[in-house]
This record gives sequence, structure tokens and C-alpha cells, in this order.
Amino acid sequence: MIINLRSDTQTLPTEEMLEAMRHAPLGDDVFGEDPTVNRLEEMSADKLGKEAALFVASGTMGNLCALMSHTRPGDEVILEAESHTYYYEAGGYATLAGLSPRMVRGKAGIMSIGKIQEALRPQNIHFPVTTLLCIENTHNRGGGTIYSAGLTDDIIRFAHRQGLKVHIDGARIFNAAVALGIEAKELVKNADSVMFCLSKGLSAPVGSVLVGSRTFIERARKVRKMLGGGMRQAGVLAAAGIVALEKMVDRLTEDHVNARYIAEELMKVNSLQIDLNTVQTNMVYCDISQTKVSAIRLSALLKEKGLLVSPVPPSKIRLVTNRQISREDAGKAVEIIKKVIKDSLL
Ligand code: TLP
Repeated sequence: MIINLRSDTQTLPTEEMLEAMRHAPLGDDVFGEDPTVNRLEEMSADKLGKEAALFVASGTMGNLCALMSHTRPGDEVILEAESHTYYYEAGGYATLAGLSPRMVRGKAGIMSIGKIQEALRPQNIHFPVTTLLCIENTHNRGGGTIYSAGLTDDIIRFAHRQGLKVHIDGARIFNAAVALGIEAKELVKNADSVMFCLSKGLSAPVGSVLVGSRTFIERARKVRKMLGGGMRQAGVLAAAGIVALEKMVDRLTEDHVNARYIAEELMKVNSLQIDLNTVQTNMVYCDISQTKVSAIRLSALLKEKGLLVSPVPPSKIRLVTNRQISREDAGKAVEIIKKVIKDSLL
């Protein structure tokens, strides 16, 4: 049996999702006539407290649609230095949206208003026009860290005073909401747009949703079409998304408990370093620089023992708990890591 802690993207659809996909009423979504997509979009807008929603193929596409709908080519976007949009979206913000990035380094991914303020420049003939600020909640490379509702509101209020729109990359916004014990809509109430993923911890096979005002979503729908994201009978996918939203949110707590357990156990290993403060949701980033192996090598050794993790070169590995990882699996994963580290020290 393989234990797969590479990512929560690896989750497979539930039986209920597969059933729903089989029976979903379908139509052509480019014409706005797929009842299942329409239902998912309505539910999503409602759950996030926004006027409208757009079903997209991926988180990357949702973020890109947001960037392109809020800005014009040549504008500047403020991104956290380790953000997914900057780091892992193939530079689409530059090549496709035509934006120049202004980086702000957060603490474990969490930006302060002070740092954002430092990044803002006065209007001047030399500078690009800054129009958008992005927040990532939870923050992936920060360790699955959370922007609290208070900080989110303060940042957004500040950004709005500066004339900036705010987009939240909420790929894992429900992890944040569940961990904080509040409704997701409460957490994003002042944001201009939010993207969230159905295909991560929520276990749907494909898809993300972008939410915002009606005018914004109209624009984003056009951008999605331009990017080739008009998906026709997409209700087969949206059907799983509906089950994900209805049934899979509350159970995310289980993933958080398992991540915490893994982190606390691995901290007992001398050569491993984990910042427990950053283990706030379903991720564990483990610094292995005091072992004798690289992240790539360690990941390969773990794979030989049936444990899949993500190497984060040069010297970290990432473990992400998800629906398919039981407490027992988490325990086994810890044992495998302990043994492989011990053997590699010999
Ligand atoms: N993250 C993936 C990889 O791309 C790294 C993962 O395994 O964590 N925003 C955030 C915060 C994300 O973590 C991801 C995916 C995305 C956006 C993009 O979503 P997809 O993969 O659907 O394009």
C-alpha cells in the first residue's frame, strides 16, 4: 500500500461524487445552459457571500482569470514573494496578463500591512500603475498558514484606500475557515474576488471556482473563453464539485489533526526541523538540512518504502494530509521517515 502525502490534489473522487457525475443533468455551458454548472456556480457564490461565480478548469486558470479581469496589461500586481501565483503558475501573470510583479515578503507567507505599505510607490512617471493585491489563504509555501479574518479585513481595507482591488487565492480557503472555526464567507467578505479549489482537500477530481461581483464574473467569463476554458458539458465535473462543497468541508479538520500529529512526531527526530507554528492546517514542511541526504534523494528513498512526499529543494520535504490518509497511515508515514533517516545516517 502506497501512502501518498504529496498533495491534497491527489485525492480521488468519492463514490457519491461518481454517482452524481453519472446522473448530472447536462447542457452546453458556453451557452450558460448546463444546469449542473449553473447550480455549482450559484452554490459557490452563496457559500462565499459574493454575487456570482465561474467554474474553471484549475486553480491556476481561476487566478489567471482574476488577474486578467482586475487589471490591464502594463499594470503592477503586488504578490507575496513565495506565493503560488508567483512561484508555480508558469509566469502567467507576466506572459498572459502582462503584469509586472511587486514582491512583498511575508512571515511564513503572511504579509503585514507595514510591508505592503513599503511596497507601494507614489504616483510617478517612472513607475507602473499598481492596481491589484493578491493574498494566498492558506499560504502553501508558508506551510499552509492562515490569514485571520481580522488581518484579511485590515489588509483589504488598507488596499482599497490605496485604490487597489484585492484577489484571494483561496485554493484552500475552506481549510483556513475550518481551522479558524468561521464561515468562509466571513473570511473573504471584503475581497473583490476569491478563487477556491474543489480538487484539493475537498476531493473533487477536477475544478476550481472564481467568485466576485456580477460585473467581475462577466469579464472573467470572457477571459476564460479566451484562454480556451469554455468547457461545454462541464456538468459532469461540476456534479462532483457540488458534492465536494456539500459534504467535504467539515471533514478537513481530520486532515489538520493528522498533520499536527505527523509534525509533532517528526519533531522528536534530532536531525529534522519543523516550525510547529506554521503547522496550522493540512501541511507539514520538514527541514532535512541536518540529514546527510538531499530533498530529492530522501523523497526517492521514501518512495522505495511506499511513502510519497513532495521534495522542496534544496532541503525540505512537504507532507500534505488529505481524505485518503487515515491516522494509521499518518503513523506509518512517521515510522517510514524515521527509519529511512536513521538508515541514511549510517
Ligand atoms: N498547488 C499544488 C502545486 O501546484 C504546488 C500543490 O500540490 O499544492 N493556489 C495554491 C495556493 C495552490 O496550492 C495551487 C496548487 C494552486 C493555486 C493551483 O491549483 P491547480 O493545481 O488546480 O492549478
